[in-house]
Amino acid sequence: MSQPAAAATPAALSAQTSGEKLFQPLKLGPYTLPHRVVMAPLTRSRAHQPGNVPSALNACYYAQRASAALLISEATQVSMQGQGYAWTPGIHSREQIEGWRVVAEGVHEAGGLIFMQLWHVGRISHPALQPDGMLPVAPSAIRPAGEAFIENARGEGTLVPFVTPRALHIEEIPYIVRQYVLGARHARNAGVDGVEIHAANGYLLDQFINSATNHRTDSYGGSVENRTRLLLEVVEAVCEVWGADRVGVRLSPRGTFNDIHDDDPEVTFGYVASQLNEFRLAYLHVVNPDAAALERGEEPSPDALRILALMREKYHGTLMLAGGFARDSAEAWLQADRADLIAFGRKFISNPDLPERLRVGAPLHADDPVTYYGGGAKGYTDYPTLAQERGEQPRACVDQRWR
Ligand code: 8OZ
Repeated sequence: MSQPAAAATPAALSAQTSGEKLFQPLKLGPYTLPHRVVMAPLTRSRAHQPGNVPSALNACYYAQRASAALLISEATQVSMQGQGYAWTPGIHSREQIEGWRVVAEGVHEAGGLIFMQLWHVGRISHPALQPDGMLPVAPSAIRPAGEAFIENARGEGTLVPFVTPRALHIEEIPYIVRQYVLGARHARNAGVDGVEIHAANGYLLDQFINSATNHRTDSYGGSVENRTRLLLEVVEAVCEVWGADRVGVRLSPRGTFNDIHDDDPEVTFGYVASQLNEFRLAYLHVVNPDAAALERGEEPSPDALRILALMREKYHGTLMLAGGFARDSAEAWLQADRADLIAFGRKFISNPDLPERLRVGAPLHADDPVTYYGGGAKGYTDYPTLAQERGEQPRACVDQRWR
């Protein structure tokens, strides 16, 4: 863990005097962020094989983006059971811990901060990705609509229909919590600066929270309190490892990705947000359910706005929002006090120096969906910074360890 000196740069000073919020510093747990532009977690499926091990290439990618106020790592499985996509990195083997250490060191050398996103996909997996070809696990044996991304016999990525998962026995729940605890400890050993618990986007913790995916009749299903129990147990256990001020939680209220649905999302997620207050976390990270509207330059739907306002009202700590933001909408939402931090995803894929580009109003490079998942440096570490476009040598990846 490290804390780069808070930057009292001329840019930060002028942001303060011009009343701009995006470039004002913010205290986050023990850290001082120099501005409000966070890099969102982004699955890129480029871990080294075999073993899903972060590599020098991944270290280069993150180090290039170290000017983010905070980097949130791609979702990282806490166990083999927690994996749901080909080539995503884990944090359960010795090699993976060593790989993440190289990433953390690269980010720190470049002056950045990185939290690791801890992930268990639950039913969003396939026997081809599970140990011994076993069935994925879930709160209930309900098959998601859609397809899993696995590696085929030729070593290529391919989509196959999801299977019906196996419902977890109540006796297995402590083992699930344990997977997160081990992941959290391993992340500490790897030297990252904190962790984010992935409780969004239809993965295991979200499958417990949402009514459509949780038909359990024991103390982990039924009432909102019961459906939220696993999340709160995981949060409590991870906070014991890290201290709550280095732990964030990501939620996607009203989300529909990965065939998720809740019958009464305002009650469910209002309760989750109010319960999370008790921990005094580093932050709560919420996915905007109507990113598409914001991306078109429109206001999100009334339902989306209502649930985001509810999260702001019920959660009293630092709130980060992600999903469809551009410079002007990010600034406007901060000014309207709808959030404290804004996370950018796809814009960071193609603009490693996104904070600088937003600050000076420079044009942004478009990202290329063809190179989102899998592959190597192309579409990953080959997007230029403004400095490179002026003819300067790249700073972040000159170290041969990263090649
Ligand atoms: C897109 C593709 C693969 C994974 C998420 C981890 O939704 C993901 C993810 C997104 O949080």
